[in-house]
Amino acid sequence: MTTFVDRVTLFASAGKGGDGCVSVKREKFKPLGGPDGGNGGRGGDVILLVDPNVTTLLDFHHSPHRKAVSGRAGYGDRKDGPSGEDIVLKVPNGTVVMDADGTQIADLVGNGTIFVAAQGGRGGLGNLALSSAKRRAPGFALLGEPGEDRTLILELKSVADIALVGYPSAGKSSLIAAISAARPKIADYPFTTLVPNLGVVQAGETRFTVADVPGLIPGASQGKGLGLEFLRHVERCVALVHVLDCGTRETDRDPVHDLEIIEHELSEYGGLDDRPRIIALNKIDLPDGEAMADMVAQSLRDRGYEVYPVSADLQSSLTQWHD
Ligand SMILES: Nc1nc2c(ncn2[C@@H]2O[C@H](COP(=O)(O)OP(=O)(O)O)[C@@H](O)[C@H]2O)c(=O)[nH]1
Ligand SMILES: [Mg+2]
Repeated sequence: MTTFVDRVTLFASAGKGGDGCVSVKREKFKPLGGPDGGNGGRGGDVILLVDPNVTTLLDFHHSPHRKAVSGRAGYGDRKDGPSGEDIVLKVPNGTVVMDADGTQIADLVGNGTIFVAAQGGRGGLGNLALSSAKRRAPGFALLGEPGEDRTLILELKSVADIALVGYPSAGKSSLIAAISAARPKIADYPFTTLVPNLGVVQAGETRFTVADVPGLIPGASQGKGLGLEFLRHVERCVALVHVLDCGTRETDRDPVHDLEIIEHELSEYGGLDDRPRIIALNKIDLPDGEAMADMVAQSLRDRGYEVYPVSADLQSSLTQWHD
């Protein structure tokens, strides 16, 4: 079974605060020394941090329970207990945080963005801090507060300027590999890609990011295949590139029909009408591919699309180059 990993549940337990200490100063010949019990240490927080090197939420899928360290109890001789250490969990850029009901509480965009998923408990006051003019030597201290325990849903909505959409095996991952330094998995079976690949493209002075949106098939908007899970990655992009397979051997498919199917899924998902579309007619290194691209390019341009015939497969196009 395929496991979809860019939506995970995180059980975050912050550290408990340490208890305050009850202690009385002991000095020779002074049986009634003052109180000197220190405070308990603060419990550690569970913190989410956007890290550019993290691209999936896979780690949380494997270990969803994360716990920070508790604060230590205070000591005598006016010493406070040490605080518990925070744990910092690295998450991908574009991680959306929701509570257990699915209500969004944070949207973590931008490297270095921080979110406290669960706050550590405060340490309890020791009897030194509790002493006052009226109560010079309290015989008690306060307990540390419990740390927050939260169940959160994390969902990744990729942050990319351009989203590549298209049928499985149309060549989206290949195109990312061809135009950026990203090295995604490429294979001639569908659903190779289960999380979007992100690539950074440098074109002259312009730098932009591209995401490969996998899993779009007819009926995706009704939940077929991996359904709409993937379409949320398109939400943040400024433009869409349709990667259309001009070399498919499947008889019930052609680039124009594929385009209509994908557009239908996009419109069912909604909210994407305002994004400009560009078309890449892919696999023109194949003889049939080139013929097909020639055949459909003009009619797509007539519909108002910007159309580019391409070959995303470096190996194939290089071979052709040398022929
Ligand atoms: N001949 C040829 N094959 C391609 C081209 N682009 C992709 N492919 C092949 O098509 C298959 C699917 O490619 P992939 O990039 O994984 O498609 P994705 O599912 O859209 O990401 C792989 O076997 C690729 O090598 C191309 O321009 N020309
Ligand atoms: Mg792919």
